[in-house]
Amino acid sequence: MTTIDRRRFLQTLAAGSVLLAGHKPVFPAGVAHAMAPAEATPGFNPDVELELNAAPGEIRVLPGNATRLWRFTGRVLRGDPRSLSFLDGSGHIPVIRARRGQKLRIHFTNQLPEDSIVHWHGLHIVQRADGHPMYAVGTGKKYVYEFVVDNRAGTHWFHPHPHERTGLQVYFGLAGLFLVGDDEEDAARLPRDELDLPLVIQDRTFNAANQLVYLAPGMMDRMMGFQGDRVLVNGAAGYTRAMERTAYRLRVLNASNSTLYSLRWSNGRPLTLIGTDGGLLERPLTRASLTLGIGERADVWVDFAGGQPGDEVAIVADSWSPMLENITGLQTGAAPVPGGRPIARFRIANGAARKSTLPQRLSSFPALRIGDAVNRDRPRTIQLSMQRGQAMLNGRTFGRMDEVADDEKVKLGTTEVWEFANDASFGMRMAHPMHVHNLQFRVVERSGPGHAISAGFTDEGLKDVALVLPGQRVRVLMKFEDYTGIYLYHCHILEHEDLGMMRNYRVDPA
Ligand SMILES: [Cu+2]
Repeated sequence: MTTIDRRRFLQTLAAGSVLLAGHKPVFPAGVAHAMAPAEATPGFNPDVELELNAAPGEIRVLPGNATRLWRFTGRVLRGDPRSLSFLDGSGHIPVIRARRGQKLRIHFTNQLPEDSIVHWHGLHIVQRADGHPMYAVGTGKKYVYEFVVDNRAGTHWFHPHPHERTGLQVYFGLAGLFLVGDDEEDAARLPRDELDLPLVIQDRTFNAANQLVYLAPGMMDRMMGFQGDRVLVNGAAGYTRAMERTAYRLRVLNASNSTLYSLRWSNGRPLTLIGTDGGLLERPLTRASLTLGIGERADVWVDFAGGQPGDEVAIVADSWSPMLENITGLQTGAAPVPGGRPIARFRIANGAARKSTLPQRLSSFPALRIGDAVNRDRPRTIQLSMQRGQAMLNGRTFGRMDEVADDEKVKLGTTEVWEFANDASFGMRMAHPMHVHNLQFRVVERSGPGHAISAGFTDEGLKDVALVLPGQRVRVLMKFEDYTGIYLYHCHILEHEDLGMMRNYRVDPA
């Protein structure tokens, strides 16, 4: 099916009608809700305490009518007032900043007309704070998160994770950044404060009244994943920013539902990559282009000191569907535009250039060693497949909230190799960005056919998403540490996740 055909399938679905449509409750009453801690624990003394609400709202994105959406609001109740802010340009994308070792308490209130819960993507975290769908709370209900920030410095993020509704809730506006800092990152003396700039990439389709359009009824959009016809950065269409003549750290997150991006600089310079999902690399790398699957992050260092006031440099993106069709031209319904379109423009401001140096040593982190894996020679293989309207992992979809198969149980303290195998020769051949909750892994092997976007892969450093192309097998090495309990692994194409391409794994005591 061509891109143009697919556009005809898109049905206008204003946010208002989503609010009114209602849906069957996903959770039997008394199962999920009974587990929700609605109160703070006495004796847990947080360094930072936040209020975070998910609620309907309105934002002006395009000229004319405001766009109805769902948004996070919130405030800092205790601790550093910079712990919670909202991205420039959007007004609705929150940024939580925390330090490694801090204790956080977050009072989440669900003011949506349906169940929700927030997952902290990338964080190594106790089960009850991970935002598993079993903890979803109903309208007007509260969930109190209490946890210690246990990750090294890195660019993480958060979004709702209720079963079967994640795609819709993220699409209608609910996603934010969770930036962790630590002493090691400080020592690298990277650009900070206003020179540390997040760029959240999301694609959306708007109708003539500027309201968001999501899935058409039926299975096709769910199977193919939803791709919007405009690429927004930090919630803005046509993102443009004045930049000082100095170095910046750009924290790029692909928070789209199903679109992959290949990014490059408009001036043909290579991109300088300093970090991936799980934090800083050991040393900087350069790439002609960077590929970001859904949920992946790239920390990019760039120096504008050599630019002249008034010069403009852009990040240019090629967009790809999970079928690996180039959909860069979707916006106009025209043919794809190989070479991409600018999605973020940076204009060099007046003022003197300030010299900066990129450290050649950025960080060090504990090496996960393949020799430590208990299953080095027999990896746990997870077959990814799409067939007969189902998106599956090893032929299974998400079942009961606490269902764990025998081959999904691991032991605390062990290191394992998991192999995501996207080698089904039948059904739909699609790329699947595979995400594992609660840990950061190493990509240790990638085999099978490549693609134009392969050159921009970011398999380096610590990762929590591995993009697995059709026909590829990707082996990841991970250690199950500190916390026992039930966590998820799933495809981060949000429509696939909602279709059930998601499973629990359980960390059992050693
Ligand atoms: Cu998928």
